[in-house]
Amino acid sequence: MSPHAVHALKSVAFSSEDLFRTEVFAGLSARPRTLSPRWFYDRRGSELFEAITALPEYYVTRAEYNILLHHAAEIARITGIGRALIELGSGSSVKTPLLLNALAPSAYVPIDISGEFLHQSAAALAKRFPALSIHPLIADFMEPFALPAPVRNLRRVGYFAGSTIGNMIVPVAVEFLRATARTLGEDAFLLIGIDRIKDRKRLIAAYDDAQGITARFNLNLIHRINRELQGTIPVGAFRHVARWNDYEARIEMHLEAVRDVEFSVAGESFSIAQGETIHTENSLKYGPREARTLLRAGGWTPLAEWTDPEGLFALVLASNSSPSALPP
Ligand code: AVJ
Repeated sequence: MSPHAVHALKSVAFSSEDLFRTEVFAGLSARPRTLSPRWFYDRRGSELFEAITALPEYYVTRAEYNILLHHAAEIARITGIGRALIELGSGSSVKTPLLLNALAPSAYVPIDISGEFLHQSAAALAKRFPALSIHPLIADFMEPFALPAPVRNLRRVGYFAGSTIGNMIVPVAVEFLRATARTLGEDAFLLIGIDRIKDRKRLIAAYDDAQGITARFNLNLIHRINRELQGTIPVGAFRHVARWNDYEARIEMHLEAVRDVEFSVAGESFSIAQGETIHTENSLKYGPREARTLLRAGGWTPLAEWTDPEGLFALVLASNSSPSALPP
């Protein structure tokens, strides 16, 4: 096989139907009821998320794209070129070409939990960058994983786009950052998108758009349970809710029962009262200093950061070299 082909998809055992069922049972039985946002991303959910990134209200992806458009060369001046680029949660990788052009990586490892989607976007990138060695990895980056052999001897730049770190409550984010510092190895860089605290109207609109795409994205979780776990949940009994929790500095997405409802999932019965919610996502927002403190707590030293002109969103470049080895 040509060294520059898209290499066979590597799969890490993680999202078995068993795990999904176990988590759905536990989440629907808990109070408050919860489901992890990682389950949003089946094929349909990944497509709906792509549609979200194009919404007028969802500034995140556009802001990040524009930051990369204007500053990718500057980022490359700090990291140097020819490293391995490891993208955590690559999705459709629309912003990646800007980084690939600037960083000229000697290998690219896109990591995602949606295998089909990952394969498609890797194939599209392979067409656009025929000389690039691409090693897609199906994995849940929240679990420990090994990098593919061909990148083991390369220094790395991690890219964690789109403020996915916002899905993690602070102790989980810190643990994730520490694990990522270990996985990326010595003298690595991390380029991380972090969404900023801003006007609550703007925040809520971004998670409850006029076209109802985010609502469909949230409700797709119910469709997925019905499809994959023989669920009988009446989708019409739930509505999408996006709230700003100011004390926790986070957008919360919930599925709220609009009436008393009873259903079964994989043979197990559940009943949910009108007004009760299933908490499906947190999206934490950070002020500039809070973001840097989070990175330091996670074993990373912030080196530089860039925002869009409105200051809605930030890309932060950090290093895991020991802080004493870096200029003050
Ligand atoms: C993929 C986690 C960055 O929190 O903004 C978008 C997911 N949820 N709209 C975010 C999401 C609803 C998104 N992240």
